[in-house]
Amino acid sequence: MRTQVAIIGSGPSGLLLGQLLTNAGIDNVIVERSTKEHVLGRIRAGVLEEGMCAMLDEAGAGARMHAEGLPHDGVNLAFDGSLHRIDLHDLTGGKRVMVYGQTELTQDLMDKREETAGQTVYEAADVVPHDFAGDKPYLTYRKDGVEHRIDCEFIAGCDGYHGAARKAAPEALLKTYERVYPFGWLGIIAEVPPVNDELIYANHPRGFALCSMRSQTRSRYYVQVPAEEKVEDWSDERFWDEIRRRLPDEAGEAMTTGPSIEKSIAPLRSFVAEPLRFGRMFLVGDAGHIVPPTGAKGLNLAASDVRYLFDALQEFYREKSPAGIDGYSARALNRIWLAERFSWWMTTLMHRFPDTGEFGQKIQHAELDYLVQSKAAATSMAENYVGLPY
Ligand code: RFL
Ligand code: PHB
Repeated sequence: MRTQVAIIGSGPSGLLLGQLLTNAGIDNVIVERSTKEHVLGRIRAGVLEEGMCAMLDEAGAGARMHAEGLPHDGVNLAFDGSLHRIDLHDLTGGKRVMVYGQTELTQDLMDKREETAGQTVYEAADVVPHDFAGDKPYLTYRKDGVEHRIDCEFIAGCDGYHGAARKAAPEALLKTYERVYPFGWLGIIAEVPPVNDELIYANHPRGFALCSMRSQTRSRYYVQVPAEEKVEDWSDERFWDEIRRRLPDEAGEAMTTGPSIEKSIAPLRSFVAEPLRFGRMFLVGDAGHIVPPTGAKGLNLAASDVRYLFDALQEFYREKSPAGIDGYSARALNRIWLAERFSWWMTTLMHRFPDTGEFGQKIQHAELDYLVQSKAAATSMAENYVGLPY
């Protein structure tokens, strides 16, 4: 098989890049390790920046997001028993975020790909990128016991943190930066109305809690737990008791509880690989970087990577210019490090750390006070939360 751009991974990065390329008449094939159902079964992001929404529109897959997504003009911080609203809309001159699940967005992009006859190979095992240092790269993979090869002009590694693309990068050229946090997030989804119209990020002596949502009738809630915690030890009842205790009384008492339909623990990590380009292979999205979910930036960063790479590939094919491709890594990394900083900052602000002691807690408290007292501090948070410009 031959194509112009071989894409590894059919998560949001791969699907979005694939659709923009297809719309621009650039041939591409997506090769995905799992089944379609498995990809759609992963419950992840929920908060989209305007830049991400605009790209879904550009891909031609934004209609359902506009119809069913929930635009939010503000977000709440909870500490010391009260809620403090950060008015994202006023502080940023009219920007907002969109609450719309990654599962839905992935489904919309898959539907669009099917409609435009884009090719995706699911259940492709042992995907390996080859010869990307030269100008005739190719991918190999196995499906149903048969070896396959895709010759291409570029390889886009959109295959997440555990993917094959970063693993294939020459060790001598790759530098990684990492911080692992000593806790995880235990998350549930339940068919109950959300406790608040907007999100609540809570700093509490028992640990962080987050109240998010997927719709007016479906809630997405998280609590900070120790890194070694087991999900089996958390009955629904224990979860509801714990999250209620971490919220201001008013919110805890108003919370509707019900059986969970999903429950899992996600570790928290900051990670960046540099560079994001190795000859004719690029790293995009989680393949190149991870943020802790506290600032809701992971999926949104994947979208800005796709923006830069799509523009670069278009420039290459339309204008025969390699300038965009040469600049991809530096351009993407600039925005990535800004989002890494914000996600690390918000994680540090909101969680209980086992080893920072009372001094650390006093500083955290002073920072929260500063955020609600100072318009400058709140504006800084708001402009990062809604997303820095591309
Ligand atoms: P994905 O989604 O991991 O997709 C990668 C795809 O590649 C496939 N794959 C392979 N295919 C072929 N060969 C291989 N060797 C392969 N290895 C892997 C995988 O099967 C998969 O289909 O990466 P992508 O596309 O870069 O997208 C990144 C986002 O998924 C991620 O950044 C976000 O989910 C992060 N995130 C959030 N981001 C936000 O912007 N806002 C949020 O509110 C938000 N909340 C979250 C989050 C992530 C979470 N978890 C569980 C990590 C909340 C949570 C709890
Ligand atoms: C979510 O709804 O899953 C969500 C929302 C905000 C975050 C992280 C996750 O910061």
